[in-house]
Amino acid sequence: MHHHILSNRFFKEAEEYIPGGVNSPVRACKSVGCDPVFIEKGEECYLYDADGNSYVDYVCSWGPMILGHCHPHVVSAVSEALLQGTSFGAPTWREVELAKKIVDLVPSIEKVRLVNSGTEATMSAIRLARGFTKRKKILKFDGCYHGHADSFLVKAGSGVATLGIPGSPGVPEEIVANTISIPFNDPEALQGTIEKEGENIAAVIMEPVPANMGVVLPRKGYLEFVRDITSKNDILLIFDEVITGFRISLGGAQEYFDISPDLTCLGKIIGGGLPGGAYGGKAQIMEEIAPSGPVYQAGTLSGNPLATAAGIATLEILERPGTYDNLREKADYLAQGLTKLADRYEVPCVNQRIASMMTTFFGQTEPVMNFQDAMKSDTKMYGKFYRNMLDQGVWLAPSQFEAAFTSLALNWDAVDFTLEAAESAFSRLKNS
Ligand code: KE4
Repeated sequence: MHHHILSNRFFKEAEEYIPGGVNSPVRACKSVGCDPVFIEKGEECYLYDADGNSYVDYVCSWGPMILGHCHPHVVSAVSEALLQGTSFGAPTWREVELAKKIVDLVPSIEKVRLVNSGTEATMSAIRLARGFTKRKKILKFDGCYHGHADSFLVKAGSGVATLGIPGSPGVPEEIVANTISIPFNDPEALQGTIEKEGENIAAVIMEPVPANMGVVLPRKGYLEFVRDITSKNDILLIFDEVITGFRISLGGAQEYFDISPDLTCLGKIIGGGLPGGAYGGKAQIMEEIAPSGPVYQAGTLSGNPLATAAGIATLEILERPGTYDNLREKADYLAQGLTKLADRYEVPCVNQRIASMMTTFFGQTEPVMNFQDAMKSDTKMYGKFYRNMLDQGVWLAPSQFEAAFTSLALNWDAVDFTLEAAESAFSRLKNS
């Protein structure tokens, strides 16, 4: 049994200075019924907390740490950059290097702008879409999360869904009025909305594989339908690949499903664990961004030498042959093991996965196809499973509505350790 004496002390102090004691709501572990554990360091696929407990890490900092922690190639690249200076506010060669890699690797991206987070990427992409099309409305999907910019806090996923925050306090209704949110995986709903509002809609923004209501897979043909109907109505299609980018394949979801969006938002992995994001797409659209065009967007630390060094080094490792087979092989073994154990202990849950990201929806017996389905999950049961796994040294997302990720550093012993812990957790759930 783990003790968390130092974590508890740090958390009490944190609550005095930081709202909720955390710098991002989902870390507060509110929905899984425990206080957050403070992490001291990470190494390969392991995290070590302030009290010396170790964990197999499946959060990977919510996606970025796809190589695992302290990968030597990333550490040396960032160390080298560090010794040359951390930020100049002037162009540097690493920004060009990272931009070139993104253009080479992400099929639809011809030009790209580097920013500091996924939120900045999506916020800028919809401003660009509105500027380019001269239209006001944005269409998103219930349960998808695109960061915390005002326009997106409408029926959003991730922490908003986890904490059950109603509506969007602090966001003027005029902003909310320009955001339409409809169910994912529902072609009729999209067709009807576009028939009614199409000429006012600047862009459809979507997670091609939503992971912020838990991992939900697009129905066969759905992404093609979205691409087709937006093209036909001069509506820009924005793929928010902050999670799926470089995660489900080297070219992201757009390569995996062979769909070409007009704009793509990236984050997480391209920062290599440092603050980094990007948005890019067709040159004709991207040229509208200042200073080449009138749509304004800026950032003091955009393209920062450390973040670009970490991003380049991360992509260099991901480009190596066999990377995505390795990631997927361990994820499949883990998912199949969890499903077998849940069946053996008669715990009602559904595991949904693609490549190296997955969610086990508790209390579910049918596939979860949209936000309404996801919200029927038994979050209390998830909380029990989460706490039990944490106690046994397995670090899962402290929310039913997030994804678990495998990293390249995950070893087979750690996967077997995880399944042994899961067996004990499932048997406890069966007998509770
Ligand atoms: P950031 O601003 O947090 O870098 O990215 C926002 C964002 C945009 N788009 C998608 C698809 C995202 O998943 C995110 C952020 N993801 C959440 C968790 N799924 C970040 C974790 C947190 O909020 O602490």
